[in-house]
Amino acid sequence: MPKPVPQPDPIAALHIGLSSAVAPPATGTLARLDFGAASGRGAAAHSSTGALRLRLPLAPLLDAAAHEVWRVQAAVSTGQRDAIHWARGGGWLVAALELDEAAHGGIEAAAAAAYAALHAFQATQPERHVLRVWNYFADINAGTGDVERYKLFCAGRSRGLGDGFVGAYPAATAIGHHDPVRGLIVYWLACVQPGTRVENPRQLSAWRYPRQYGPTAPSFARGMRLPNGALAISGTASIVGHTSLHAGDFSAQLQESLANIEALLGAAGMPAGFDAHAPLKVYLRHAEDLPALRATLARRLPATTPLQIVLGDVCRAELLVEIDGWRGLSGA
Ligand code: 3EB
Repeated sequence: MPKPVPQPDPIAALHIGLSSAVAPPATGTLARLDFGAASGRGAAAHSSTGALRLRLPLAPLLDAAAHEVWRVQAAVSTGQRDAIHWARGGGWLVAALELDEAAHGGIEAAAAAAYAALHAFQATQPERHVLRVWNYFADINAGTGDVERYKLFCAGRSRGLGDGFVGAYPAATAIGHHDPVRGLIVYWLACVQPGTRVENPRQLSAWRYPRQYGPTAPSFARGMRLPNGALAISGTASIVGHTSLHAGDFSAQLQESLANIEALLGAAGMPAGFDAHAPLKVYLRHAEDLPALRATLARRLPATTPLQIVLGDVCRAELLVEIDGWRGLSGA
């Protein structure tokens, strides 16, 4: 008897787009992500409307009504386990948790608790491969030296993960919000099939950053090729090697960030450029850089590329802009 060839679990098409419509979520909606100014109420994750709903406390600078819609061509189910809200369908899982820092004794302990919860939850799910993670928390640049809050977050994340992700870091983003509630919001995409990590030839892998950037190097990959062939692009800023470039020069930082994304696309074997199915999100430290940002992006991106611009702090104080997003998702 020939051995049966193991077949990968099937996955449905995944679409991620921007919408300003007020309509309730259509069938197949996995998640809806709204961006809004800090409310003092923290973020909200709930999964009671047939899709995961997230309210993320980063002020939108283009269109306040624009929200992200993640859809699969499959039936979706939702649920909650402790602090984690999730939605799954078609081999994909999106999940979120928000922890109040004060209840956990600060950002390092909150990050450790969040990642321990993520790791424990994921270990029991059929979608066990974590491909992409976003982290938003308050005052990311507060504190100096090794106790800068971003560095404390990195230490807590690493500790909470334990042996999770070892050698298989997901793509990620870490951005500072301005919500006085000081919630740590972590949300992620997982799948029944593994992805393939992609590193950037212009940048040192973050987990190899030298000691000067903190006692615990950040646990993320520059990009992740999803099992459907799409590329998840991690938060990308004006860092070459491990060095921040163009301090104080917004336009030069933006050009460097775009050059980094182009290099990542090349390393992933993706065609250059963007299209209507490759949403990008820009995190701006200062709203006054919006005109310069829009002028440059109008030259560099097709007009059809879904673009979200939000106010957010990059994890190094000298960096003014960061971009994350997708390449190669299929059309709706
Ligand atoms: C950098 O390249 C900029 O800690 O999860 C980008 C993406 C950054 C993810 C993270 C941090 C993270 O080092 C910062």
